[in-house]
Amino acid sequence: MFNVAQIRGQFPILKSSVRGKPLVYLDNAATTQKPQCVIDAESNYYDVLNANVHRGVHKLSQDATDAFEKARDTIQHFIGAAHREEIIFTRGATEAINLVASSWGRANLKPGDEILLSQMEHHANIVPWQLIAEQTGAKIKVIPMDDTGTLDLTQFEALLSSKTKMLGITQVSNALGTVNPVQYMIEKAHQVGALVLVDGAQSILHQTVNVTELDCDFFVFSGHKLYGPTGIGVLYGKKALLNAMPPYQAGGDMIFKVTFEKSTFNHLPYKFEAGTPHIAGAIALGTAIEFVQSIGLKDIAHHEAELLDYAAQQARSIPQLRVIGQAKDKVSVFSFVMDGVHPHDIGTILDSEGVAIRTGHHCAMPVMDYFKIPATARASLALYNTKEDIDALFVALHRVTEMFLK
Ligand code: 7TS
Repeated sequence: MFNVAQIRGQFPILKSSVRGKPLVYLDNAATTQKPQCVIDAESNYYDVLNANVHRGVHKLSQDATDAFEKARDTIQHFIGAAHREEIIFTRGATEAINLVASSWGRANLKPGDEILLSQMEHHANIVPWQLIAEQTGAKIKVIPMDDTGTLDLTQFEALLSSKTKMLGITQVSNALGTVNPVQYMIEKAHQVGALVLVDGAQSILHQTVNVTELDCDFFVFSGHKLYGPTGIGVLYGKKALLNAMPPYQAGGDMIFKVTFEKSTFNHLPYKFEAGTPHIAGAIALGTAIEFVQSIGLKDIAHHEAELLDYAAQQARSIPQLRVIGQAKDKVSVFSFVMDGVHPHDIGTILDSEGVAIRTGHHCAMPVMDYFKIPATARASLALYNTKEDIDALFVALHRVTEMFLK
């Protein structure tokens, strides 16, 4: 049974106060809070397990390696990857996308090739492709969206051609909450011979992901948005593709043999894991996944959908409030503007009431450009949020209307 009070009890920070008020944390798309088991897993590593991985013959190093590699197995099963060596540890979604853009892109893109992105991508799934496009002569094409924040699939199909080499698509938009039909898009992209990178930074905590069923070529996410630590994330890639790609960074662990004349590289996944990794972070990410699995993504999604509906209903009590992002298939993000009030003023007043939301362009400036707004205020939900949190949000928003609009 989904028991939100019991879940909240596992997150120490949710008991804290901010500016003399109980913390109402609604900035989960930026980062989620951590349950005690994740905090303990991270500190336990330093308490009893701290040693470098894959190097020592001594017991501590072997135990640290076992715990680190066990986390890789947990991730493999969580996202349904066929092989454990398809799971590469990175610093986060951003580094994972840069790895693919740089390694795959430099080896495969040439002038005239096209990289297809959507208008609602986070900058992390735009700028790395721009850099590689400049270096290779490839071109970026953009799938447009409509006023509800839904991608135009007719345009998408019209943009696909034999020139398309890569589709980079977010599964869930961080600025709008739109859930994109990635399964369908992957199928269409594959029909023209393009590869697909799915940005799962905002989907991984709200819905079940199975990369084998999706048949995506690459999938990326960050640990810190999945109740895990910062500084650790994952690149999933199909084995044959990863095997064919040149290394991204070079150094220890990623080599097989080094001479000054020539070096040969380690097998997967280590070929892409140069240097000492964030060992504690990887282990604690494994714990975060076990935590999510113990509650169940289906129940989590159901709970969050109820809260999003509740927020949408409450929003009707404020006529000046306009929701940005009204796609039919949408999760967890309540992005809005209020006529006559700058989003930063909304954020500041909410903060004085202990309500943490994010205001700004959310690293999705093309979305702001489309709606001709500088920024939105964004409340984003996670499994520990409650109707009382939404009530607190709207009490504070009514204060905003009193201060600015009366
Ligand atoms: N992709 C998407 C869709 C994101 O929402 C984010 C971060 C990233 C990639 C990058 O993740 P990172 O962990 O590597 O930084 N999104 C947000 C956000 O919405 N507010 O702060 C960060």
